[in-house]
Amino acid sequence: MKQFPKEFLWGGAIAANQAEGAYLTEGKGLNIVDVMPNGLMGKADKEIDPQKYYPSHDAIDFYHRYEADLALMEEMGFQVFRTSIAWSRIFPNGEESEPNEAGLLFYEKLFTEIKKRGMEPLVTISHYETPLALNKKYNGWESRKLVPLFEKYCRVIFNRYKNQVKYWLVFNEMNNINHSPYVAAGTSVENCSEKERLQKIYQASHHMFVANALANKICHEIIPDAKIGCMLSLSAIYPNTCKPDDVFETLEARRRSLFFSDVMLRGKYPKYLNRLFKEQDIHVKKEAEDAALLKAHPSEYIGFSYYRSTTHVAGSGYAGHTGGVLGTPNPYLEVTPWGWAIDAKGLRYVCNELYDRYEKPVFIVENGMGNIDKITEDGLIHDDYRIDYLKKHLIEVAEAIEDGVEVMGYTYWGPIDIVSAGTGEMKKRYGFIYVDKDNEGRGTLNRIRKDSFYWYQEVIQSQGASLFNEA
Ligand code: BGP
Repeated sequence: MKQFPKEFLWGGAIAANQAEGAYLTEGKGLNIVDVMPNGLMGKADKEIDPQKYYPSHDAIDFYHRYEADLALMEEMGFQVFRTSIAWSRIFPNGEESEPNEAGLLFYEKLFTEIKKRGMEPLVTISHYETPLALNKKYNGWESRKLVPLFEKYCRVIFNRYKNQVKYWLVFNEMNNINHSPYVAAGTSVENCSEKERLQKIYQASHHMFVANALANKICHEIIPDAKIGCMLSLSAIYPNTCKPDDVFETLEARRRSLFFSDVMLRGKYPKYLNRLFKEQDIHVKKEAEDAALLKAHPSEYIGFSYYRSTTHVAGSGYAGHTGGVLGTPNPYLEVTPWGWAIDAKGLRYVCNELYDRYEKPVFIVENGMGNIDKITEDGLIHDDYRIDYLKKHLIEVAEAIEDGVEVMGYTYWGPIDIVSAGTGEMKKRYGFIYVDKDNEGRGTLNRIRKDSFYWYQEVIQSQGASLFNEA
């Protein structure tokens, strides 16, 4: 392949809570990550502790700087820009009868600016941003009460942005509920037994499935030409050896993630889950009409994040993290300073895996390299490692397209340095654009183009052809 298909969308992705800052500006309420000083791998405080530094509170001040930042995205030639709406800007406590006009207006202006600069907004409706009040009052999605509240929020944003936003994603990385239910679903599981934890996770998941189906339904009613998808964290997982136990357990481990897309894309619960529910004695409460709703309103595409791969050894556990699970290291792969294995072919593998399973379009809505960037004496950032990572991954995307996979596009995570979701660090930088800010919140917030900025610009300009020229 010499070029990517004409309709392939190139761009980048961020999330409101990791970029906007302005955490209480113009009526915004707290969301669940606003009380997490060390990211989702750390602990959530019950209240804001005035002695602590919370990176999401100011982040990179995208709230006030989005025009200049989007000008840089335009300069790279982005055709799509993914971000999220912070639910608590629209409904600060999740339960108000009327939405917060200032919050609605902010996103209206943001989407206007995105479109003015030649990009399509790709909007995540809930990216780890459940209003904190809904965690405190209902324990988040464990309660069915959240379904109508989310439905109301969806109606408001679909109506308001129907002429601006065509591409939507409902819940970011819903499968991360397996290891981070607080962040993915606003559901706290402290001091729970394993059985109780699983019970809460699957109950919350069910409510989110119902909400996802409703969001799909309402979206199509209000915006007939919209495309609305689900979103999962799907870094790859391989058996560590050809030992049949390793292979079968890897299949089971993958199902713990694919269960979510199985329900949302196929519109029904898969049979393999019955065994897990029986063995763990899990009883999910469902309403009589739920099955028909799920069936009638499946997601039409699957957005996913891919950062790395890991391996599984039968009988061993693995840690959950942003970007997927971490199991046994793969001796064939190098790792980033955060221990994330670099595996470009894994991206082709996952594209094929998903397309084989669902035969629905896939959208790579997160992929990128978090690394330590240094400003050299010339005042610039020569991030060859990022270019190398990206080049290898994009070549594998081209291979996946050749394999027959319908890939809607690619939004690099995150085109500008932002707060790390996993650890709350600024030091873990993904951007093509450097932001002068450190882990303690010091810095001028100045933006500097890295070498990768110009490199990605050329890739987009040539519709991917430059990848092959260099090869
Ligand atoms: C995904 C999240 C993003 C994100 C990314 C990178 O799981 O959807 O919000 O930040 O991972 O993770 P991190 O920031 O921890 O490096």
